[in-house]
Amino acid sequence: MSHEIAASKKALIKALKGEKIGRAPIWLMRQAGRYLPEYRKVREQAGSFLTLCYTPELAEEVTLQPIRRYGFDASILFSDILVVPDALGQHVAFREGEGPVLDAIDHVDGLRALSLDRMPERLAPVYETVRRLKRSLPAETTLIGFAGAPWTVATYMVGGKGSPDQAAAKLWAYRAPDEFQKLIDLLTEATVRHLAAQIEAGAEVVQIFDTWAGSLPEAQFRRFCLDPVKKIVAALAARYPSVPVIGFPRGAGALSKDYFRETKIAGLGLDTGVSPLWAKNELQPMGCVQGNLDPLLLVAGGSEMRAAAKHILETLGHGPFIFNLGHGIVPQTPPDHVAELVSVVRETVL
Ligand code: 1CP
Repeated sequence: MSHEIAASKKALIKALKGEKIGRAPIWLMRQAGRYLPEYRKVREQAGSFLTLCYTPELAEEVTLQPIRRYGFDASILFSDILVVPDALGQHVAFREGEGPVLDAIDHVDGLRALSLDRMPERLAPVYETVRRLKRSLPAETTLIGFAGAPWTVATYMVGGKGSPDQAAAKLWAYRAPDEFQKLIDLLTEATVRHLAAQIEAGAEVVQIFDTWAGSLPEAQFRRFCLDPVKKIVAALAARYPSVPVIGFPRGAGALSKDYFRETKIAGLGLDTGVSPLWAKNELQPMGCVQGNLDPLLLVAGGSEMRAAAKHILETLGHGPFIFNLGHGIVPQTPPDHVAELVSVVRETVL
């Protein structure tokens, strides 16, 4: 017999639909990861990071680790935004201490080597992980699937690695916008397919990570960041109208208002720099907001962390809200501080 409860009864989904639940649901970006000793053990066993992503029993295990420890309201599939370029045929590797390395594509000719056709086969283990999680998660835990936004994924595909300024992708977008658009269009279609497959496998919510949304000026932000996400949300809404989408346009500042309204996402992730009061007045009237404790306050812990968490809860917690960080957990985070944060959030009655 299934212990599953209807998605509509889960705290995180209620918050996304604007229903009052009397407390803030909580999950944390990068809640599975190197700050947990049990993660480091499985990561070592897997050998490479991509092997971990593509081995369903191991990916399932590391997804469940933070749920066992902290009982978060949501579990996010363990994978990476760069499995999409990998599945399209671009070579992707994760080097120890260096992060991702890709064979950079900075000209339209490089797109010829990429194809949507091999995606289902290459990503089959990821969807198998989602199916396993659907069976193994506690009944009240929401399962979140995810993908990178086309612009953010493109910055890695074009630059060949992470970069502080996304210069390679920006230069291509400025010098040959119509050619760069072809890469964005390919990624838009790939992202729809990847998220749809996760939903078919059991994801109840999906989040679109737009980590580098804040690096583009307004005109290019609209064209390469906002418009593709709007298309993705519309394509998913047509097929899965009850599945909420959370967008996380990190660094978009005041433009996140347009992003929220125009893309029609159900929830908007706030980065650390967004003022909770501004978000309450300008963003929360449009839907659920999620965020935004500084991950370094979680490293520091203590009274500063508790005060910041309470400020966020008191400011945003009376409207549709999900507690989270303003960006992902960093590896030096003490696991005890996470436990303390969870109790602060759980003890706050709203
Ligand atoms: O060896 C390791 O353990 C590597 C660390 C690591 C982890 C734990 C990487 C490499 N990816 C992940 C998992 C991951 N990545 C998740 C899993 C689920 C969870 O949140 O628990 C998610 C959602 C991501 C998303 C992701 N990957 C983003 C968007 C969010 C963000 O943090 O900004 C980005 C930009 C990536 C690329 C990536 N993957 C890994 C690294 C170190 C990076 C960043 C590279 C850079 O820009 O320097």
